[in-house]
Amino acid sequence: MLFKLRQSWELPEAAATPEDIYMNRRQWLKAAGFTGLGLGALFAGRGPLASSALAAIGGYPFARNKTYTLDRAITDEVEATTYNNFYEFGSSKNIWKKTRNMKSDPWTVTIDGMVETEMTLDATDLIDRIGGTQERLYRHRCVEAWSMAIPWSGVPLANLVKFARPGAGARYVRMETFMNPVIAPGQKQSWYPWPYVEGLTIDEAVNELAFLATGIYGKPLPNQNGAPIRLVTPWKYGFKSIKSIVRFTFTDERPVSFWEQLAPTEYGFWANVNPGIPHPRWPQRTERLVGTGQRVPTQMFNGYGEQVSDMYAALGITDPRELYY
Ligand SMILES: Nc1nc2c(c(=O)[nH]1)N[C@H]1C(S)=C(S)[C@@H](COP(=O)(O)O)O[C@H]1N2
Ligand SMILES: [Mo]
Repeated sequence: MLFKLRQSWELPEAAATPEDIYMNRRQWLKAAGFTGLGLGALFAGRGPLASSALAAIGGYPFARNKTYTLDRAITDEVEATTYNNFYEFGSSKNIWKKTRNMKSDPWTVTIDGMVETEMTLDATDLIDRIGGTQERLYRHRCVEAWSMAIPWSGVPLANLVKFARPGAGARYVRMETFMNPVIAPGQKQSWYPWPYVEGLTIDEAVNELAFLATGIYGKPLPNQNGAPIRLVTPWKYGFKSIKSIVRFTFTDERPVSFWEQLAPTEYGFWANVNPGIPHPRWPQRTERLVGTGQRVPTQMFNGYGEQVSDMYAALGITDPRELYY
């Protein structure tokens, strides 16, 4: 008799863990606790965590920057704050309740690597010093083929790059999420490569669209959306927009992201929204507008080609596959 092993990409949508990948044998062994101490034990209790986000940043709501307009209605606030991906708190979409113990004020951020002066400062202080607070309406497209339209409050990431003064040799900025498995029990799942890491080229980081969000719907970010500061790169898939950042490292080495470490054939460095390149489990031609019951066609660069395509042309990147992976 022939038995056919089902591959992860053959799983029906309901059976596959959202955004998740098919674990290899070593990862399963680790998950089942067969390979010694979990990293969770090692890191237990580490990490800066405290509650109300950025209390000291005044002025919410920030003035809206009218350059960025939407072609669709803003997503209902309850949907955007109760349907989340934040694997530190579990792999389901309704982790918002589990983020209550997270303390996002005070919050320590480190800027290090190839910079003029390495520094560690409070998130509130950092945002005050880099300046440029404003509100922007952006589309948000998850690789799982759902999307939202969000009013973010925050500052351009370019302002942080300017503030950090990277040396001429720096080519990338690597960002890292907090590590504290006591507060974020998902981090006890030691087969994941915690902490969550993401990266951008410096060109991408200073692109006008790259944004550091401190708020949403005119208020400080709730924990589940990545308090007190998270990245927003609307032309890329949602997994690039790393939440609850504690470290920005300027480097000449291309960072390997959390998802890329797990499944390099599924999640690449560039991860630019590209309807022509299907993910193994999610075709990317269309997207579901969360909270509306509608599906709409997905656009190249999530509709932000005007702001980013010249940047990739200048890098000599024209192969659409490279733009995805
Ligand atoms: N630290 C961290 N950042 C993260 C994630 C995560 O699991 N951990 N998920 C990513 C994914 S897959 C998406 S789609 C967005 C979701 O952001 P939202 O919950 O604010 O919509 O956050 C991204 N940033
Ligand atoms: Mo996502």
